[in-house]
Amino acid sequence: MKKHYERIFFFSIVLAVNWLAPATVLGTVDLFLSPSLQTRATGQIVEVTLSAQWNGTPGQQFSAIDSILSWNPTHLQFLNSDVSMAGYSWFISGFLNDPDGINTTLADGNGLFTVLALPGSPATAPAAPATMIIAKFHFKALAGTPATPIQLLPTLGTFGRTRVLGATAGSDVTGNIATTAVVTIVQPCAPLVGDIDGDTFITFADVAAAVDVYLGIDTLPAHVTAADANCDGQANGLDIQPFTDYVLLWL
Ligand SMILES: [Ca+2]
Ligand SMILES: [Ca+2]
Ligand SMILES: [Ca+2]
Repeated sequence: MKKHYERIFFFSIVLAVNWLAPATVLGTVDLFLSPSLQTRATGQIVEVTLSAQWNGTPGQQFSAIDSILSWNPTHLQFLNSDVSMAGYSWFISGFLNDPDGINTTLADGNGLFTVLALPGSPATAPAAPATMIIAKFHFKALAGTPATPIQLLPTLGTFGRTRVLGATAGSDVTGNIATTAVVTIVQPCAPLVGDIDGDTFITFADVAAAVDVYLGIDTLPAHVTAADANCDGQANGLDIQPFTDYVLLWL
């Protein structure tokens, strides 16, 4: 009987030690979107880069990335993805068909972007501060806002997950994905603001032309309207700041 208890005690110790032993530390791959902050005018292109970085044991390899991008479609219109600058020549990349229908449309503010490495040739995420570009995404700035985020969602639908798959089948090496790329969109108070000379472009010539309007040298109504950057019906010193904030984004 004593032997029986000794055995139980021994196995209990073994179990406890195993349970307390630290789990094998696996390297993980962080995904992030950059730049973290950018300012664009309505009508301009917003570019956001998805990158990967090792976080753990050196040279973490991965075979695939699923990334659920999320943005506000009232502020941003998705245009396209670009892997020409990627740090690996992906075997397959794009918004593939998915069982949740996330990619049925990209006009709804979300999409599941996937990259796959060549079978048997995993990609390697570099150590900080180096990063590997996975893809670039382009949006059109639609409407003014102090801040609109583009981010990665951990999950969407039943199967949609943002994840980094390891080099061995079924291994998940997803690290931190909680980054946000914030876009400030500057929208003029009227569509004609900025283009003083009316050539449909905003250039340095418009800056020089605006100065003449603010100084009262040029009083042509169309020029006054285009220089009235706070839309109060007059072109004067109060317009210089909003005019500059908007026009500088085009120069
Ligand atoms: Ca969608
Ligand atoms: Ca112009
Ligand atoms: Ca004004």
